[in-house]
Amino acid sequence: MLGTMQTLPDRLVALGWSADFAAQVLPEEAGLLPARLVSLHRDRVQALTEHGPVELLCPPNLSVAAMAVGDWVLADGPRVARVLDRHSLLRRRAAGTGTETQLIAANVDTMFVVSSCNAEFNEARLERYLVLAHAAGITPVIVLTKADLCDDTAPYIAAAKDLGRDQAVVLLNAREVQAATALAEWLAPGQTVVLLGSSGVGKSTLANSLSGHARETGAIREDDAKGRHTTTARHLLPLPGGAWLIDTPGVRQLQLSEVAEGIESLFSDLIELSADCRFRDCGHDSEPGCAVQAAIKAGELTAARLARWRKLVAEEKANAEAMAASRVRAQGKFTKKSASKHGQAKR
Ligand SMILES: Nc1nc2c(ncn2[C@@H]2O[C@H](COP(=O)(O)OP(=O)(O)OP(=O)(O)O)[C@@H](O)[C@H]2O)c(=O)[nH]1
Ligand SMILES: [Mg+2]
Repeated sequence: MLGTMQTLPDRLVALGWSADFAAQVLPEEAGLLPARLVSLHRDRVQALTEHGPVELLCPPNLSVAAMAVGDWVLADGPRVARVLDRHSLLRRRAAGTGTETQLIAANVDTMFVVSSCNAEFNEARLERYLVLAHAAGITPVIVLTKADLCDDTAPYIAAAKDLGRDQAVVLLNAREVQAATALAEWLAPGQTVVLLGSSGVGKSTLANSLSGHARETGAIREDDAKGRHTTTARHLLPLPGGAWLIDTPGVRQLQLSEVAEGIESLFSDLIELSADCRFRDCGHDSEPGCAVQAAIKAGELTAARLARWRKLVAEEKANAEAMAASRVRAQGKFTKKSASKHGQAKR
């Protein structure tokens, strides 16, 4: 029924439901209840349906790790039946593992990349988030916090704007409720925004100002402006204006995985310049007729940006190779297993 309905239920639309999700519901699934995931636990999830909050169990064939905050699922009574295809998915390489990925959030429209106007501000760190947003096809907005503690914010704004074409940058004091006005453009009803950035930059402080509720925030260390990792889990929070906000725990360094397209998109200026180099395989070092080096000489591009691009490209290449090798290993194990099973059956 849901899939064929002309109009979408208002209460579902308010949760972020759209025609793309409705179209995925099969006729035989008409009795199932669409639910949006608010938080994940070991073997269960908290979700919102058009009738209110529910807690759902995961069936044995569906791991919680395969779901993300913001996901739309179909609930069959007290259980998750299946996860609907996402319109966007943010994931990173899990800490301490070579190739495993961890889902950060699903069905997000905008990423607020939060950084403070102090020692924490770092172009290479911000670019990792921007690459992730570009790879997922969502809009990144750089939110510069702690404007009230900084004497000269102009260099931070200029550096942030230079990170991408038409890069949106908003400067604010995350402790003030006026932060909502500065970010209103991305907080329309039914929109979903994720807050990402290092620990201590003010993500939860901003979440509190936007939502009007006080949740956990933490002090930062004076010497290096780093946070103490106050937020420990991801949550989908309702905002008074009708948007949805996902606060996340700060990470030391965002580990990227399968983001080649995101790198190409963020550094499209460099890729376009490369097309004008005399040699197709120009290394942009000392080759004659290098358009990239010419742009650096002309002051249109910094050598630092070129170096950061190269580093990301090299990292992505190494990751892709590691992923491919791990797939081959997994395939080998699978073949061995099925061969031995087959052998046993024959005996
Ligand atoms: N003056 C000022 N203080 C801020 C601002 N934003 C955050 N703070 C303070 O910075 C500290 C850290 O803020 P949090 O909101 O906990 O940082 P977080 O990004 O959520 O950190 P994690 O949860 O560890 O990832 C708190 O003491 C906040 O009050 C701001 O814009 N101005
Ligand atoms: Mg926090």
